[in-house]
Amino acid sequence: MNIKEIKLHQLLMKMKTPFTTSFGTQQDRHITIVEAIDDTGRSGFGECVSGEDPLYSEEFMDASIIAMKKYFAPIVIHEEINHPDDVWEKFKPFKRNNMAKSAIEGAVWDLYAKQNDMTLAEAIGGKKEKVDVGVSLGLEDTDELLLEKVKEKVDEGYKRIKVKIKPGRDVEMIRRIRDRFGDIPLMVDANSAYTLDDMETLKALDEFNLMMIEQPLAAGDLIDHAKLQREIKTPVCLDESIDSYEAARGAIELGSCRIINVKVGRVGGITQSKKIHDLAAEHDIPLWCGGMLEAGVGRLHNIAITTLGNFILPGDTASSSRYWYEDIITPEVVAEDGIVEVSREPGIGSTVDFRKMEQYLQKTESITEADTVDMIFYD
Ligand code: OSB
Ligand code: MG
Repeated sequence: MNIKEIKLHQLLMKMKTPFTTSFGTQQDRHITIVEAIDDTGRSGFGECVSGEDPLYSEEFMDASIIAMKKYFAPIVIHEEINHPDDVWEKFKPFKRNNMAKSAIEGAVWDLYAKQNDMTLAEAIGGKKEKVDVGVSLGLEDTDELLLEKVKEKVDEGYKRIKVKIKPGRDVEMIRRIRDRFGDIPLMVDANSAYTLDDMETLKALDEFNLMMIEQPLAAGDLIDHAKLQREIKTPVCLDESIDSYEAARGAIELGSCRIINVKVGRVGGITQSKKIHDLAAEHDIPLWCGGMLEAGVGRLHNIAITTLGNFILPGDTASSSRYWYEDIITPEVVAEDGIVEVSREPGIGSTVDFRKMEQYLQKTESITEADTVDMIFYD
């Protein structure tokens, strides 16, 4: 693919409103946009979704930037890449750092699609022309405030509403949502805030006919999730636990979940996401695409992966404007009545708008062939 240079555009973006989960509150978002440039000057884009701090997972942005600069950017410049599916194998000697790997691989995927004049969705093998989307709502200080947010999003037509829960903000809060909004497609996400000691509470949620409960227990607790799934009617969906293809296999074999949330960054990129997709499809485990409060580049990658057939449930891929006053892409992602149309333009399908990006840009670092010469560990 003749990749000559990787640029890391490091942005500081501020979300319209803070987003609170059981692990913390976030409003500033440090985002790294990866630009992979070939010998003709064509660019492909990826986005690193690591959090500011290692709260959602072990990865965090400062570490991801080092990993990209030191290993993953030099590798795709130094090595011959014929297809983006090659990238995962090239990265394999270097353990974990999935979000850093995924960001570089994502830029390679977009570049590949553009080099071959196809959409990223086509390059991945996705067929859908539109995708259903839901919205994820953070914890609010009071139930009243949350009910207002739910109303706004129901009115906007999102195909399902996800609300964050934590101990003390669960059964009664959900009861109020059901009382006010009736039978809307509703699910909850605990971000690992519970243990099996909370079985009574988790069982009590069964009465609300939720689409699923996402990641109730700790990421490593596949066995406890399997125990829980046997005790409750509500389908368990795993997010944090599914940090690799192998973890997906484990969860499916153990019966730890009935639904999987795929986040491309968490599992190490599009190639790994496709593998998990095919495995889940074989086992009748429906998928949906999770979100990491992405800017436009990551959002478009998420929409592209959602065009695969087993992404059956609405994802957390809401409109750009749900998060940002101004996104970095033109056109922005727009969900109308909970549906996003997949762009027919090559690659991710929108232009990365450097004029818009300027206002958020803190620095750009460049990795070129000169930076790959001392990669002795690689021969
Ligand atoms: O658990 O799905 C999660 C945001 C950041 C980290 C983890 C999660 C989330 C969300 C929001 O739920 C998803 C989004 O709207 O991008
Ligand atoms: Mg989640």
